[in-house]
Order: sequence, then C-alpha cells, then structure tokens
Amino acid sequence: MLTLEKETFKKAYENKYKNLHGQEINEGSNSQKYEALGSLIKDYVIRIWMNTNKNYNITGEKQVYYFSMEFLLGRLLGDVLLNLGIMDVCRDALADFNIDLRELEELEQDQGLGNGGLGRLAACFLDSMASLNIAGNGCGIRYKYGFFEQKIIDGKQVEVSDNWLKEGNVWERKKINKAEIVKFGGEVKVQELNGNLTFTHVNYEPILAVPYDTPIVGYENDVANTLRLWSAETVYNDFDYSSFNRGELLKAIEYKNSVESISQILYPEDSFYEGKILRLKQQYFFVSAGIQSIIRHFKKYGGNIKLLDEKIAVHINDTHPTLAIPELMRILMDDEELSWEEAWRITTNSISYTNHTILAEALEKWPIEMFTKLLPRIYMIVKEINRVYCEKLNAKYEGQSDKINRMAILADGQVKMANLAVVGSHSVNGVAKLHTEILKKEEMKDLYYLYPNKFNNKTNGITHRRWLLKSNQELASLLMETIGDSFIKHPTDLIYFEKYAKEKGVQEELNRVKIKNKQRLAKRVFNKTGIVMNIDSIFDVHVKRIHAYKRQTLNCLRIMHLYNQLKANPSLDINPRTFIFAGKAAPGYYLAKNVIELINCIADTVNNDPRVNQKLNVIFLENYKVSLAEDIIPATDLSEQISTTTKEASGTSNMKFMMNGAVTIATLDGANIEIKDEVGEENIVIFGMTAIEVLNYLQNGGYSSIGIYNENKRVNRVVGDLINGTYHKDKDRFKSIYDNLITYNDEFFVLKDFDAYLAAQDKVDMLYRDMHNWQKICGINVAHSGIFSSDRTIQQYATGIWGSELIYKNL
Ligand code: 26V
Repeated sequence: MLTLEKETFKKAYENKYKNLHGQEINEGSNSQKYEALGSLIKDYVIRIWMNTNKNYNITGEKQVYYFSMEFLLGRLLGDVLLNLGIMDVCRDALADFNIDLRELEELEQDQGLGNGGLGRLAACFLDSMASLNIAGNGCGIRYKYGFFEQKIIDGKQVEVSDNWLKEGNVWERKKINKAEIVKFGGEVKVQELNGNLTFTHVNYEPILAVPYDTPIVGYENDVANTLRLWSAETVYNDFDYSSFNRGELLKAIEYKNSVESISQILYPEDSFYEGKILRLKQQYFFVSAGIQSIIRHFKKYGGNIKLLDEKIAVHINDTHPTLAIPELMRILMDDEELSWEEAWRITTNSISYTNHTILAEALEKWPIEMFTKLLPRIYMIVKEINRVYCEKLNAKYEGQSDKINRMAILADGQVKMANLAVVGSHSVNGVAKLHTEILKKEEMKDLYYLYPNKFNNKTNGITHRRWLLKSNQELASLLMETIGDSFIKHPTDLIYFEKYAKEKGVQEELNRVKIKNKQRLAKRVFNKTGIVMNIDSIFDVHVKRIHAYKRQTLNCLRIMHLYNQLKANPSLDINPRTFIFAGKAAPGYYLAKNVIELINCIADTVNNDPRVNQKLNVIFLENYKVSLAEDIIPATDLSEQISTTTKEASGTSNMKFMMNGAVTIATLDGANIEIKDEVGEENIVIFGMTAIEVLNYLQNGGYSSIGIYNENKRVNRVVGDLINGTYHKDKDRFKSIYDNLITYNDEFFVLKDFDAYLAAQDKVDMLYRDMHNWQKICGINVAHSGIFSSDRTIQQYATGIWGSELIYKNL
C-alpha cells in the first residue's frame, strides 16, 4: 500500500504540473490539471508495476493470460486512486488548490473497447486478478475507435465514432521493442528433412503488432498487472518520399491504411455473427501477437518449452480468440520442433474457454475458403486437429453422420469455432448455473457427452471495488460505519449487514443514501439535458444493450398500459415512477433501433401529458457506458432483469444493482436465479415463464401470440396502440415491433409474460409503499451481494481451471 502525506502529494503535484505545462496551477484549464494528475499517479504506479514484473520473473509463478477481443475498462483514474489507497489524500490535497477531484475524473474519456457484458466482465476480472495477487495479464486489441458514441436525434439513435485517443491516454505505454510480426496470406512450403516434414510459410504479408501496456493496479497490495493491447502497423518505417513517384506514394498510403485498419474499429455487434474477413484478421492478429510474446517472454527467462503448460494458462473469452489453439500448436511444432502429440498435450492443457451466449445467431463460423487464404498454415493445423478428432468420432458414432457433422470442426464448408474451442481446451465453462446446464443438456450436448469432465460452471461476478466502493461512496460509508471494513477484502462479509438491514434507523439511512444518489443523478441529467427528474418517484431502471431477447418491449408495453390506466383514471393510487432506459443498438439491427425510437416517443407523449406526468415519466439517457452506469446504478430503486428465460447467459448488471441496494424484478434467467437463491423469494420479485416452459415451446412449438392478442384485452389494447397513432403520427412507425409480436409469433414470448409482468409490477408498487420494509429488502440484497464479487469468480477460475497459485498476501 502506498503511504502518502498530503503535503508530499501537494508538492509532487505542483512540480508535475509546472514541468508539464510551464505555468502555475491556477493559470491552467481543468484538462491540464487532469493530465498532470494522471501523469503523477502513473509515476507512482510505475514503481509498483516494475516491482511486480520483477517479482514474477524471480518467483516464476504461473502466468494467466486472459485473451479477449474486448476490455470495457471505463475510466481508470478513480479506480487507480482507490486501489492505491490514496483517494482521500488526493482529494484533500487537490481541494487545497481549489480543484475538485470529481470534476477532473469526469474529464477522462471512458476506455470503451467493448460492447457490453463480455467486455466489462473481462475488465472486472483484471481488477480481481490484480487484487488477489494472481499473475493475470490481459491480451486484446487497441482499437483506435472504441464502441460508437450514441446520440439521440429526433428520438432516433445516431452513431458517432468514438475517438477516445484524441487527447492522448496517460495510462498506456507503447512498447515498440516488444513488437511482433503477424503473417497473413501466402503459401506453405512443405519439405521433407531427415524423414520429418517441415512447413515454411512464404510470400506472406507481414504486419507489425505493436503492444501498448496498461497497468492494472490491485487493491492495496503493491501489485500492478498488465493489460497488453495490440495495434497494427506496417513493418516498414514511414514512407521514403524521395523514392516514390506519385502513384507509388498513393499506393503506399493506401497500403498503410489497409494495415492499420486491422486495429481501427471495434465491431459493434454482439449477437449477430457476420463472416467478415476483417474480423477474422483482427482475431488472428491479436492472438498470434499475444501467443508469440508469451513464448518469447517464457524463453527469455529460461523456461523449458516442454513444461510450458505448467507455467502458463491461456483463457479465451468466448470463441473470438480460439485461434490461440492452432497458433500455439504452430509455434510449438514449427518453431520449437515438438511433435504433434507433445504440442497437443501442451496446448490443450494450457487453454481454457468460456462460452457467453446460447444465441445460435452469434456462433462464429468462418467460410473455409476465406480462412485458408488468409491463414494457410493455421488452416493446415485446424484440418489435422479435425482429422484426428473425427477419427475418434467415427469410431464412436459409426454411421451417425448427422451427429458427426454437427460435432465436427470442419463441416458444411465452414470452420466451426465453438467446436474447435471445446476440442482444443481442457475446460469449458458457462457463466451461470442455468446457462451451464443449458450448454450441457442442449446447446453442446453432443460435446458434453464426449467430454463430460471438461464442462463446468463459473457464475459471473463484478468487482465490488469499482461498483460499490468507488461508485457508491455514500453506501460504502454506511456499511463501514455499521459492519466495519472487512468486506473490502472479504466481500462475503457484507452478510453482517443483514442484521442491520432489519433496524429502522439503518433503513432510514439507506433511504437517505438512495435519495442522495438520486439527487446526484438528477443533477447530472439536468445539466446534460435540461430534464428535471422527480426524486420522489420510483427510479425504475432498464439499462443494457437493446436486444429483442432482453425485452425492452415488454417494459414499453407495460408503460403503455399504465398510461392508458392513468388517462382513464388520473387519480389512480400508484407511486409516481420514472422509467429510465439506456443502451445502444447494433447499427444494423433495425428492430432494436425501432425500440429506441418507441421509448423516446412514449417519453414524449407521457411526459407532455399533464393528466399523467405527475405520476409517470419516461427518460432515455443517451450513450450508455461504464461511467454513466456508475451514476445510474447507485440511484436505482428497481432493477429490470426481464429477459426471456434461457436467453441471458448470466447478466452482470443484475449483480451491480443488488450490490447498490436496488430491488430486482426478474425472470428466472441467468444469474437472476442465483440472486433469488441468495436473497430469498421474499426479497426479489420474480415472474414469468420457467426455462422448461420456454424450452418446451422452442422444441415442440405450440405458442401462438395471436391467440393471446385475440383473447387478452389488455394485450390487445397496448399492441394496438403501437400502430394506431398514439405514439407517432406515422402509424407505421412501429410496425416492425408490431410485426415481430404478431406476424412473426413473438419469438421472445413478450405477450405470454405480459400479465405476469403486470402483476409483478403491482407487487413492487405495493412493497414500495412501506419505506422501511422496502429498505429492509434493499439492505438484505446488499448483504447477500458479496458472493457476486468477481473475487469469488476469479478464485474459482484460479483453483478450478488455471491452477494458479493463490497467495493471500495482505488478505
Ligand atoms: C458475440 C459476437 C458475435 C459476432 C459479432 C461480434 C460479437 C461480439 C461479441 C459477442 C459476444 C456476445 C456475448 C456476450 O456479451 N454475452 C454476455 O456475456 C456476459 C458475460 O458473461 C453475460 O453476463 C451476458 O448474459 C451475455 O449476454
């Protein structure tokens, strides 16, 4: 832990500021002040970082490499200050210069290199690995443009590029001396040498992969691990202008652009797979650079390549980094000259895989033709893996060609990445109990029967440092006053709060904290949008990616129903509510974009209707991102987790909300089930179809949304309102939503769950009337949230999958 006196810090800051900007602190802008602060803090971090790396090299402990296409870090300053243990000193010192730390924090651009749950999980895991003294490194892509910025114009989503690097990034370090070459295209020359075949990749296009390292600081434990993100450059230095005639120069510029395009953008889809060559390039680019750098480092410190699997673990976050399997095989065989069998043993022992979705449309499959052209040597290896594997399948399932085809890695002209990931790793995990069961019994049942021992569950988690200590400092203080601070290092100690949650005085305190957080959010919303939020209303929050299976539509229909009720009876006795939505739609996902427009049109209609707007308000907050989530979640009364049962693998915002003292309204999907099991049925509001019912409909048919539409008056009315001009003068405006529900038989059972959802919401309304009881429920949720810290999840990965040493220094 860093010990720092306020006066020392003040001097250091003043010096840093003057050196950097050549002027007095009070003459500068806030962004100059932020830059000086970031740079100073990085100086402190660098010492810890160097020591950590030195230690790892001396102890030779097992290194975990978490490979992910996405790391959704958000802002780092507050997180680093918290973990260094100097947040208070820093805040006080800056106050002496009349600087508000929070204002500086807000100047930092979010590092938004991810789409949603999968990317944020990777970020939480990095924090937990560092805080638990696990030698855990991240490996990914340094996208020049992160997840697009969402603007709402005339109620519609407009995408703007996220130029997050435009003012620089104080946290990263470019390591040009650690660059690697990644080879695309070309051919493979096969030769026989002393009875052995050798494979030489020729005529390839070399791309320079340049790493940028970011320190990941552990909580008060003198550890800083590394997140390494790769950027694509040409191998040749900048153009030699004198030697180019004009045509060549333009060609060279074009070439440079095409190389750099590899790390230019993050794909903004997270549920529809498209076989785009650029994405395949991105995948091989960072995986190849990552694996090469691991081996280079391993050998530099004298590692024996045959023992590689004892010293490293490579984890692949979804199938996106699956090429790590053939890439490791390639290096072990072609460069290290190991046999196929030895290389396979080392590879499968090293690699483990997490599945994050059962949506069939998100499964990655690459056309063989594209794959083999781009990655000829890798394709040969995949083909051989498939051949050996299919021999085994043929022996076991003789004559069952459909089954073998389903299970094969190469089939139907495609490379099936999920099958490759399962075959080439020693562990396959789902991210919540139900999800893992569905993987085993449904989605991957053939593979599960072949490799039952590989499959396991690791229920997701979130870092309580960012999502409680940092983003809800009011609640954290209340917790420390009541149960002390042991929960910081042992999050399950939050359970001691349960008894306090039953005390009236504490319930009042919880209420006071919530009101403060609501005021803070309202102030920010007002400053940004001019909208005044009603603090005395229930903040009913539905924030996540916009997707049909997450059922924002169900929430919309319920608001439309409420609007009808209130219009008919303005004195209806209900608690005032503010429905808060936020989330991005994939740019090409028409239906999801239509849902955003519907929410905004509902907002427009109800907020401007004086008959109802004292009791009902709707707001869509634009550009949902980590830092916005940190403002919204502590201010939430009701957390909407209403996905179609079986479709949400886990969910992680559900955990963040409960940890911040919100009540959850939920279907029995993903980790909601485990939340219910923790807090008890009386402390969560559950509704809707069971997994068995959903699976039964999916397998056997028999669902008719039009039947419900015809029979259920309330459904009939609100669905009709979608196309009768209530919310938009163009009656066809929401036709795609209507068609989805009626013409295409409501794939996600929105209408089926409608009545149950209304009843559940009535129950919420009833519960909220008794403030003390409501806050008791909130407090019990907080008390039981410790199990959902990613520290628990990471310990399970470490012991159950990676075999890394858990050294409980300082714990
Ligand atoms: C899939 C695809 C498909 C192809 C196009 C690009 C792309 C990018 C990302 C993904 C992965 C999406 C899967 C995902 O984010 N799953 C979420 O993972 C969370 C963490 O485990 C989990 O809590 C959510 O329930 C799950 O939806």
